[in-house]
Amino acid sequence: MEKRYCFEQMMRWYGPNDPVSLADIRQAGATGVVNALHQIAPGEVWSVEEIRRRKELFEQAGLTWTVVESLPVSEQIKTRTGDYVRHIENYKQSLRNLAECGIEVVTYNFMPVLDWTRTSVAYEVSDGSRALRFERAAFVAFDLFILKRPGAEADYSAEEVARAEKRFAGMSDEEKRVMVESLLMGLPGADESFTEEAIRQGLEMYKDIDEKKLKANLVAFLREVTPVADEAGVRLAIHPDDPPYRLLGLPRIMRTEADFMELVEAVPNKSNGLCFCTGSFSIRPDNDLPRMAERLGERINFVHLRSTQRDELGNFYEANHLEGSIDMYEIVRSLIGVMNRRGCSLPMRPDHGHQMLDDLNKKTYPGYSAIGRLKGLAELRGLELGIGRTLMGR
Ligand code: DNO
Repeated sequence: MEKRYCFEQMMRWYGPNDPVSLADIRQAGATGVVNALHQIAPGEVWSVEEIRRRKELFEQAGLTWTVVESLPVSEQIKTRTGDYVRHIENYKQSLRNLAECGIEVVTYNFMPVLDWTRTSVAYEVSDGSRALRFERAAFVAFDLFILKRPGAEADYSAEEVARAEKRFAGMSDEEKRVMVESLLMGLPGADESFTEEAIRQGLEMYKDIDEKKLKANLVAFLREVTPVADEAGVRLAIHPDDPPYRLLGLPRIMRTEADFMELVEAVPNKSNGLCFCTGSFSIRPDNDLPRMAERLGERINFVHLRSTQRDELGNFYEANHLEGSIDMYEIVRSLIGVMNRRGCSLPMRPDHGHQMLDDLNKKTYPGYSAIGRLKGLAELRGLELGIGRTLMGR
């Protein structure tokens, strides 16, 4: 029987403080864990000893660890200021150390200041479960009336400003507090969340960095680290911007197929790859995900499967994995084609999930409760099996 390649099913784990246990992950049906050493500050080296210690933990739980998410790129590297030369050297060393411990894929992003951005991490969807949501008017209100960013008005249309004014006027203090808390939420796994002051400092750091400059900094970074990754045998996977457009006047440069192709042209090294995050890319109606999967297939090193439901005002919430604005069937079909063409499996994780059932009473990392992801993985696994067998004619 001809070999059929399918996803390696993984789940993200945030480390020893994660309320979801490794036993839970195993029971959800994942064979591997996606992890990072969140205790090490961006820019510092991940030592072989610390990587090994973590890996042993997974092995004892019957799980593999081949994908890192994320090896963070420091703001100094992104802006090429301060200690960036040392940070790049450290990044190279971490890549070598990870390869030595059997890690195959390293995810990172190049988003300035903020990673994923939402106005609510507990939006109630119609069935009573909770999802992450981005509400455009609330975000514009935050920018204009809470952060009071100089020059912010220029980024919005008159209608958007009017909608934001109205939204802000109708918000209770509690609603404002919860929105700001969601927006300022630090990277999951980090100990501190961002403060408004930290955002202002971040904006200051990027005041002379436009899209072109940030792209040049990313290319400069990759020209240094990809030869090391090529030699060590690790594949890099850049995560798209989430949401994939300019925010708070900050440039965002990994939004579309064209952005990624430009990067590959500038740095053709074989380790220069993509984390195909369908949730992030899905926010733009101009991203045709099944076609992107096909065309970028050779460079996809890691897959995040998730959907969003968007509307014409620029709002979106994270929909159930097989619902929302995208066609998950076609996407999975394309990705199965990619894997079989390349003759390899791709690591995949169900990205995010609704907070539901028993998890509604627990404190969880936004998007990373156990049951919603278990449901996502189960649905995706069934979809993949069905498509795969149909394609094989049995
Ligand atoms: C959110 C994630 C992102 C992602 C980073 C990758 O849930 O998809 O935080 O891990 O952007 O560097």
